[in-house]
Amino acid sequence: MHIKSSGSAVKKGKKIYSGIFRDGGAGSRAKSRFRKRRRDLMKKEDRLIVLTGVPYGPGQETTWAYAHAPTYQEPTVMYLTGINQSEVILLLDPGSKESDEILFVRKKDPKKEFWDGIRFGVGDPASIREVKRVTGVKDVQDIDDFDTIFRKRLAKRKKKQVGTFWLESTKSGRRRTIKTDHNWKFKKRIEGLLRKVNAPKGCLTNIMQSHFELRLPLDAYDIANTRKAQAITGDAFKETLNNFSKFDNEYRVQGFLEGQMLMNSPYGLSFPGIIAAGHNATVLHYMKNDDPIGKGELVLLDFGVRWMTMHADISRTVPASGKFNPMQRILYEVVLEAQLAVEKFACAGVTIAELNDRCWETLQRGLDEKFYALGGKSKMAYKGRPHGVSHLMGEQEHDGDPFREYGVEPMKPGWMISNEPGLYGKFRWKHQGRVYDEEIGIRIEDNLLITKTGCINLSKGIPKRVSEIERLMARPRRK
Ligand SMILES: [Mn+2]
Repeated sequence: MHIKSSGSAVKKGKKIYSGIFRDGGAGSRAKSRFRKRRRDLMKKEDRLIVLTGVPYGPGQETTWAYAHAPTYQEPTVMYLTGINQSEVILLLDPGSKESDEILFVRKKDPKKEFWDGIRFGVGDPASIREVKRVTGVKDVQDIDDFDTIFRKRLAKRKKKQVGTFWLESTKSGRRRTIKTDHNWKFKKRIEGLLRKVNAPKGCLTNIMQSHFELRLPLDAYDIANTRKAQAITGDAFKETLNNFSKFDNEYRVQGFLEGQMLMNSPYGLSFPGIIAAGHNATVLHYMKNDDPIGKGELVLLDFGVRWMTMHADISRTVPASGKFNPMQRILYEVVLEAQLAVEKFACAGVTIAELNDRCWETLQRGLDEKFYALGGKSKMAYKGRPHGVSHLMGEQEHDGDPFREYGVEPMKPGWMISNEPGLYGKFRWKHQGRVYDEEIGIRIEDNLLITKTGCINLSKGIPKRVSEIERLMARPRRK
């Protein structure tokens, strides 16, 4: 691996704040980048906008801090401010003559900082200067004053309209909402405040749609960060293939692969990896990762690392022995062909629903022509399609509305999607006097950046051809 240490996200001398501010790779331009994002939102939504960060860090809902996820901020707030700290609120007041942006943070608490490290806090002038310098928000207030300031700002606005963010379906007839997260809780709190001041009914609206329209197409920094995440993820994968004969259990593969990724990124994993040998790979979200790896088995790996706030989400399926057997090879190449067909077809204007049609039709045809026609038999737990071939990616590994209504929207340049056909089931084939009989899961996943004329495969450098994988696994092993 030849990846230089990342350094911190914030200039030297300001290093103490590097854990709580993600400049998104924009460096000294971070301030104008975040400010532009907030302006664009205000242009789209001319109302009082209030957005909450996460109420606590990962694990802190229990007794003590357990910060296992280096980036944990609510993505709306992360996207607009870069602040990776719990208990913040962003208020946008388009057109206000006082200040059109206010960031609310907690009071400085040296006792808390003794345990959990430094935070941006009211009452510490140096910290407030820093938060203004990095985010470009000029007005920073105590979060305890939020209710009062919110009411004052609302009273001053001619149109009593308020926007906030919560996750809901907007297209399908049945209204579905996520009611378990901090965004919903915050929405309820705002509704309570509005009731107190007798605000008109229906004055609170969801900015989800506008926000996603702005957030989903990645900018140049996001794309650079994504490329970096891909490079680290790919190098870790290649290194893992070189060492594969050492791994007799799924958890050892996971430890090695994730160790290689984490050694080269301070931003954490995109998600806990799936390392599934043999029949375990037929469980789509297998997470146990502690079974022995059988000699002739295929091993499915679904993994990736973050860089800044961008993610890699890669799947590869490799033979534990270093060589695919004839049946594994046929099935693998059928999946790969479907994946290449999706990549060829992906383009702005096309929908993910159409990608699905292309993917699963190609895969079925491949199975018919290259497996069933040769006498192969199969038994699957599903009919036709095991899962969607693509999901949106960005600030979150699965980005966009959680109900995936974006699947029927024409894709836009700058969207990043996964391309992940899979095949899962029992397969049997008699060939040259041998019987191959295996329960197999194969998934091959790349990440694509949609452009006007097609797409860029950001994962191009991560080996997936049978010959490449076998070559990397056959390299002389280090002792
Ligand atoms: Mn994925």
